[in-house]
This record gives sequence, structure tokens and C-alpha cells, in this order.
Amino acid sequence: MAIERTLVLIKPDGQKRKLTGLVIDRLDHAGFEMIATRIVPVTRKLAEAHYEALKDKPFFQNLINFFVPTKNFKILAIVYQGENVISEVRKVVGATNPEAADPSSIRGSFGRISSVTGIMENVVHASANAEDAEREIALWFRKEDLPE
Ligand code: IDP
Ligand code: MG
Repeated sequence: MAIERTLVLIKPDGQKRKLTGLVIDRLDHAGFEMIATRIVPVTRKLAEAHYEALKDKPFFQNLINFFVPTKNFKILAIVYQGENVISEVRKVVGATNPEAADPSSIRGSFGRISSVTGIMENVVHASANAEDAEREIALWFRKEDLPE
């Protein structure tokens, strides 16, 4: 099995609810290797590119508003590397819908669905597959920030 890389982002709800350390701790305890971190000012343009595949969904604008809460909001981006790391990190993170996610996963433990916007505020982003991981890492990191 090839060595993979995956992108993890602490979403604005995770940061505001002071869950940054907890997310890193859970991924650390699961044994994943962190190879790069970056604090990234999140513009609407970046958020729209990140969620490009969802642009026709009715919740897209609410999702972008959730992801870009203020003009200078900064998001912690992390790259993990390892065998099967994409699917293994997704297991620890849990399913998209926090109400359907395994209750012991990060999203199952701490996510919620906003009763105001309907957005699934699920604390953490993790790439879903190899194609997404490659595209997303290139969006959030400069080449020189990543090891060979
Ligand atoms: P993922 O984050 O598990 O990969 P995606 O389908 O890529 O899930 O959706 C990106 C994000 O958009 C989700 O994490 C969640 O915050 C939000 N989202 C996805 N589907 C819905 C929905 O049906 N209602 C509200 N928010 C959603
Ligand atoms: Mg996704």
C-alpha cells in the first residue's frame, strides 16, 4: 500500500469551541504522523475553491459563511502522512452528519447541526479520497511548506 497524504483543517466551529488541541490529540493517539502545519487566512475565494464540488448545493452559501466567519479568520491546516492515512483519518473524524457519526468519533462527539443555518458544524475537515487530498493540500499549502 502506498504512502498517502491527507489534509486536516480545524473548522471555525472547532476553533471557536476550543477543540483544536483535542482534535490533534485524538489524531496523535491514533498514531498518525504530522508532516506540515500552516495557519491560513481563509478568504471566500479559498473556501469556495475548497468546497468547489458542492457549489450547486442549496446550502453552499451558508457553508461558505460558516467557513469564513470574519474577514481575517485564520484556519489551522495540517498534513498527515502514512499508509492508508486518508481513510484511517476519516474513521477517527467520523461521518459528515454529526448525528449519524459514530459517537466516539470527533464529529460524533462534538459536532452539531445548526438550527439556524442547517449547516453540519462538524469541527474538522479531512480529505475524502486521494484526488481530493492532492487538490486540497495544493490549495492550503505552498510547495515549499511540504517535505519531499
Ligand atoms: P465531508 O466534510 O465529510 O467530506 P462533504 O460532503 O464534502 O462532507 O461536505 C462538506 C461539508 O459541508 C461537510 O463537512 C458539512 O460541514 C457540510 N455539509 C455537507 N452536506 C451537508 C448537508 O446536507 N447539510 C448541511 N451541511 C452539509
Ligand atoms: Mg468532502
